[in-house]
Amino acid sequence: MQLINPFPDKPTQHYWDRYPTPSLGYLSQFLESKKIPTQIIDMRFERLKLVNVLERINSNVIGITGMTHQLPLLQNIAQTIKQKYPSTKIIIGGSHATAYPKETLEQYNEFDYLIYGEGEQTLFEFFTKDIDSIDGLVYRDSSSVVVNKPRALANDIDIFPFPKWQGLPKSSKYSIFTSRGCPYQCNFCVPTHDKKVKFRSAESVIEEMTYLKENYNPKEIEIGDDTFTINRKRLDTILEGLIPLKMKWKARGRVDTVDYELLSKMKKAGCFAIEYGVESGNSEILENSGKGITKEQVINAVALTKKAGIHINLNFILGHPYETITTAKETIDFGVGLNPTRMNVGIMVPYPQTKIREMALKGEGGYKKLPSDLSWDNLDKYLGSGLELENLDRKTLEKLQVEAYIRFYSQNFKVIEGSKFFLSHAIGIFNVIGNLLRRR
Ligand code: B12
Ligand code: SF4
Repeated sequence: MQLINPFPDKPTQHYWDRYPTPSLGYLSQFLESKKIPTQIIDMRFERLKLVNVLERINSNVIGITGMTHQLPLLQNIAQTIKQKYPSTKIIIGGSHATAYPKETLEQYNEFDYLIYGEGEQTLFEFFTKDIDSIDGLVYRDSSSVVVNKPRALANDIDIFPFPKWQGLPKSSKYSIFTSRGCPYQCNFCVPTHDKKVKFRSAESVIEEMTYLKENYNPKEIEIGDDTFTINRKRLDTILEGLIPLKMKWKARGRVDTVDYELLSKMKKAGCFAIEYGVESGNSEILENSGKGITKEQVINAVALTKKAGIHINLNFILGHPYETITTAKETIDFGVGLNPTRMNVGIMVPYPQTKIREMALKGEGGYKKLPSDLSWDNLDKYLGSGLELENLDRKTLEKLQVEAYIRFYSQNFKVIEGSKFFLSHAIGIFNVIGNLLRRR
């Protein structure tokens, strides 16, 4: 079979990191281990156009992954493949398919099957069992969409072989996952995998890092876990194993799970950057977001991370429930004042299965009522136009977002970093400015 990660022919933003897509790596490696030949067509990593994809299609079963805002893009890709190869069966999976299994197959005729939740075993069974007996599969019978019962998540994720990336061009960057799931419940975040975190063994993680070093010698590894810094004991063993490898890697952490001892050890083990979600500079909003952290913990973690010599990327959101210009400015002031290496500021997106979406659909939390039929491509974190508040319209939110970036780079005298940021995000920035002008 072939597995596709989509990318638009005319990107509205071009800055997403280029590295092979982990979900497709896992799926393909699992099938290969079961002797089912699989090929990855990673449009985002290889920056392929649809015409290139059509040239590569050589299987009549195609799997495609995608996030919510990519659904119209996925539909177009599926439609075009089917026009040229009418007998192809297309299976959709990924975060949107998992959030809305039945609705997605009802809404889009282009997809023949849908796999929700963890995909490896379900996809394998697709080739080996009757479709009505496969947990986690959705299909059409003559009159309706049938949703088979959910597949229980694997308890031991070491059973999934890590991606080996054969058949793809060599990359200077790879992403690895050492765990699946997140125990927290932020009101804006899409629940992926499980609240009970499943950890890979430290040995398997070191084995993957060693494999990547020996076979690809990448400049950088991204540890993609939702929160790499939980489960200290396992972390310590992983860090010990990473020290001799001398690889450069970055990870996501939580400000309430780090201390100086850990950060120094991470640095020694090759960590060059940590990303923390701070979300808001207003204490009440932060508390109501369900993130479970305080501003004091943020200040402390930022200071310790700087002391350990690790770069810091901080993520903020504008447009929380009951956000006002005053609270949004508090967020900007807080972020600018912390002076991290990078400050990412997104506008709230009402992603499927989040508390924010529930509120917005009902017009609660100070939000203008969100139309339930709003096209999915509006749910793009940086360039969408899904959400606004009664007292804070979209245009003002976008102006505040632009202000945040300008103030961050100018007030912290980051002239070189600022120039690099504006150059690498040029397409996105022109789109944001275009949106602002159109809304005048
Ligand atoms: C890595 C990552 C990225 C990478 C690469 C993503 C890619 N697919 O190309 C980058 C940095 C590019 C990225 C960007 C964004 N991301 Co992102 N990202 C992730 C992250 C952290 C990990 C995904 C991952 O690889 N997991 C590991 C693999 C093994 O698990 P998996 O992806 O869930 O895949 C399993 C199943 O879903 C299923 N499956 C998946 N695909 C398929 C396909 C088939 C055919 C089948 C059968 C099964 C199947 O099987 C897999 C194995 O079990 C997730 C959060 C998370 N923890 O999942 C967010 C997440 C996917 N991202 C999200 C978002 C919103 C974004 C952004 C829009 C905004 C942002 N975060 O800044 C941008 C958009 C980029 C763009 N314009 O296209 C949301 C998506 C929400 C939604 N409903 O769509 C998530 C869920 C984060 C969250 N909790 O809110 N992201
Ligand atoms: S934002 Fe981070 S901490 Fe919160 S639920 Fe999502 S992954 Fe977990």
